[in-house]
Amino acid sequence: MDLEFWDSNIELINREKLDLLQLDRLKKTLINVYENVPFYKKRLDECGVNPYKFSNFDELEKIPFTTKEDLRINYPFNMFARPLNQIVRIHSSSGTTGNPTVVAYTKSDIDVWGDIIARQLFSLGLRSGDAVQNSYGYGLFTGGLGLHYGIEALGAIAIPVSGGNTERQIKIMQDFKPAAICCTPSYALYIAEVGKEMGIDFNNLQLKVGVFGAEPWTDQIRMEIEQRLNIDAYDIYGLSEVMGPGVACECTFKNGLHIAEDHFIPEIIDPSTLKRVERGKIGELVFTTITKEGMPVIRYRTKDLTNLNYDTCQCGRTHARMAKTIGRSDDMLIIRGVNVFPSQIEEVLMKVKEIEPHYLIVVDKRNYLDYIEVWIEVSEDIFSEKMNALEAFESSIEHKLYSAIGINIGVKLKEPKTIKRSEGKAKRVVDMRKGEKP
Ligand code: DLL
Repeated sequence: MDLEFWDSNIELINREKLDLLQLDRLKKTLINVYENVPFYKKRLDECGVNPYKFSNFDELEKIPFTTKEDLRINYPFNMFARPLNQIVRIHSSSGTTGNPTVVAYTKSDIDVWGDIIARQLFSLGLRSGDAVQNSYGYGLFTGGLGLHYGIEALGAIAIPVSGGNTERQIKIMQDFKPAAICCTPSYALYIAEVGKEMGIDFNNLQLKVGVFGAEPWTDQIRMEIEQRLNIDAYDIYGLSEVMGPGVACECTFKNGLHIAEDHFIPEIIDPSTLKRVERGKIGELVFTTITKEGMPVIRYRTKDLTNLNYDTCQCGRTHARMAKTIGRSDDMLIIRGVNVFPSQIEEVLMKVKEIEPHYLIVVDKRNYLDYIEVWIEVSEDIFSEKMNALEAFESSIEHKLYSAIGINIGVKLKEPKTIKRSEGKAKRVVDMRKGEKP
């Protein structure tokens, strides 16, 4: 396959040149925050890093991390590095506790963001003339508008449908013939389900590509989506504090997500020692933005767990690739002392043929002990089988979970359509120990 590039000078850049580019941009960013954000001026003074003399990456390690809590304390506008008359957009994440976090963009930040996403969509084979159905939510969430500007920067046709109204989504898919759809992977599965009920044969549509992210999803879910929608499904990653969608995205080789290293410097740290881990090891992803003007972040702790690969990809691109995340450190469940990630459970479940990709993990206490159970939907045929056949099926899945994860996880098979579908980020875990309800 002959590969084309949006900007080969940047996508194929060699490591030495990239290092120089990053260092130069990092220094400018440190000067920017030193001069314009009192929070960072204090931080840099305290750790003894002089931004005007900044000259090597090792010094970055001396700077303390920025956390979501720091952004909350500086709510709403105290982290901005530009006066309000240069800010053209803000987004905000809906915090479940305390203040939400607010992020700000200058005109140039919006243009850079569009260009990054355009290059990612281009790498997935999309071109001008292609229509892209954008089913991420529009609003304070970065997904909708983030992708929207990227689609337009590519010169493709944006269909700004936003999330929800699934039957209309399918009608648009039939009538406007988009080449791609952007939404969360859980919403893609829901669209596939509703489409099937409407009698749609996805093989007859023009849809070729899915750009899915905003929540963790396993390769098993990728396969389900690809089969059901008859497309190639790609992973796009990002977070509001660092920019929004597009911090990293897969290419057609589906072998890790290329981080836009000309704009973001990644580090992987051990969340307990807070030291950098050895190259290739799994840990918490930390980002420093190096081109953002409105609200740069220095060493922002994402809480997302992954590892980095610095080898050149088969596509020729040189930027570091992050593996699909295994989840957020704060999504990790501790069950009778054992750490379990929802993604580990998903991986086991999705290998069982007869079950549907709709499940809910329920955690509770029973007799003072942590208890974990997973509710899984099965097809109508399976559900109508005799009670003892169902019980045997449940225990066979329990056995699979035990051998893969090492703890007892109860399984409850549920009737079709009883588990809540998601139009945005799916909620896969209900922790009744924290008062949550299924
Ligand atoms: O979810 C930005 C986004 C929108 C990314 C659309 C991709 C597509 P936030 O709402 O700030 O921003 O949530 C960020 O979502 O720290 C991860 O935990 C999770 N996340 C985002 N993308 C992925 C992904 C957007 N591809 C948080 N895989 C991040 C796994 C993801 N987790």
